[in-house]
Amino acid sequence: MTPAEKNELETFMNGLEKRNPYEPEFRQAVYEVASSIMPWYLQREDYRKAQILERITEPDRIIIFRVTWETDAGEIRANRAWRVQFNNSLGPYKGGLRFHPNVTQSVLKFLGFEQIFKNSLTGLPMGGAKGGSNFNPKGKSDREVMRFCYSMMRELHRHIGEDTDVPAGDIGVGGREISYLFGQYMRLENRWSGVLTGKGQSFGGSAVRKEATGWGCVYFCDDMLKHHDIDISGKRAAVSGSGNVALYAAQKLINKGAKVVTLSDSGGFIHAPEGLDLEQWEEIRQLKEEQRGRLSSYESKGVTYHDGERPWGVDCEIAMPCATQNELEAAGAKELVKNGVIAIAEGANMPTNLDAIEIFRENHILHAPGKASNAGGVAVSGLEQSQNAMRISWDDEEVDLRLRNIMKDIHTRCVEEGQATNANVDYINGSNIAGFKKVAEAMLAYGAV
Ligand code: NDP
Ligand code: 2IT
Repeated sequence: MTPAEKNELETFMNGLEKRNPYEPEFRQAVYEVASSIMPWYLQREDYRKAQILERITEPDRIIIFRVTWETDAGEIRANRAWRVQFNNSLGPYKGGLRFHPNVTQSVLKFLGFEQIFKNSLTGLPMGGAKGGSNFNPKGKSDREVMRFCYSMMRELHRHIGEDTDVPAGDIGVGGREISYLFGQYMRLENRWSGVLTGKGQSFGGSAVRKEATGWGCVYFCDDMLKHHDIDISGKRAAVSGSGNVALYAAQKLINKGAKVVTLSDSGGFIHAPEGLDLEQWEEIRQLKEEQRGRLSSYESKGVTYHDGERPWGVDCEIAMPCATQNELEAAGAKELVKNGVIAIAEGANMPTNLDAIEIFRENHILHAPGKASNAGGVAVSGLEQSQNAMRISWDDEEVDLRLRNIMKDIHTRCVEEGQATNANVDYINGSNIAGFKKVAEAMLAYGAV
């Protein structure tokens, strides 16, 4: 960046900081995008005149509400919930709901902001949104989760709709929660519509939605490696998380002949230096998906558990962070580089902090940002919306093929826009410019709305 470009970036960020003083995650996500597109953005007189960057960083609206519910013991609890409707230039608002005790407005604004560009990259007609609550589903009974979801929908239902805003899952929100939310929506509105995605397949859910984010991430990683003449087969992959995204990323990696050497949860990580086999994967899937258990209780030949640690210190060629934001910081990035990592493919949203991004860039590591590599989940959500609107359902093969093609197209657009640095594509710049451009063009066309 030239000194003049740096100056523009600093002025913009100072303004953003003044307007959003207590929102570090949101500011981080905006900085990552703004610093990456600034030299290109400043050439676009039309964008600057229309204040596209200033407008795109201000959500259309944020709905904040209280969710009161009752525990099994009859005690009253109150949580806070939000829906951040960020930008609907390209289609109805679309994005997940997160239930986790560390959810704040800042976290949901960063996620909603990222979602705008991710959804744009999929090529499907979806705007950007995110929502959720600081409710902690861990340790709660099914009935407690049900009561919470019912109560949340009592307010949320009036703000969403198949042509307005279509929520889905994210951390702490899977098939069980979507079903409770959807059931309550129907009771309140007396109509069936594709107002949520991630539904059960027998009541309007899409084939492959559960697998889509993890599989899509591996498809993208494979395309990125192939583009640089590298074969994914035989490579060791350190995966973090053991939830929806991590599990199906691991499954697809194993199917492609890669070795999944780690998985993790917030308690620690498991290490399998020779790679997990599909039998072990299935045991872990049952432990996490069905028993809602902890990795610390998993025992198997060739697998060790490391309490309280993250997986980034192990030998691997691929790192796939699939747990949460800022889980990969400078220390982890240095370890990975020292141990010979060649590619990072983000399954989670903003898992890599700004220092770690810089370390990967300096060392010419291939780095696929979440808004490109984890777009498969929302892409299949978009396909679920289309199937619901048409009252049809496609089979596994059809949806998987569409998913594969969407991930390939995203890769192609990242390559087209990512200025080549040292023979490697800069996927961060590429995804930001490609995602931003489409939204900006629509905003320009609409005038000053
Ligand atoms: P899940 O709730 O299914 O799993 C989350 C996993 O991450 C769990 O293993 C959890 O461990 C771990 N985790 C969560 N918070 C923390 C934390 N603060 N520190 C350490 N580990 C943590 O969520 P998903 O798999 O759906 O989501 C994972 C990531 O992928 C998120 O960043 C999400 O935004 C992103 N994503 C999800 C999509 C989807 O379709 N579901 C689509 C695109 C992106 P524990 O159980 O111990 O909390
Ligand atoms: O971060 C994400 O893209 C998601 N949690 C999925 C959103 C969706 O609408 O499927």
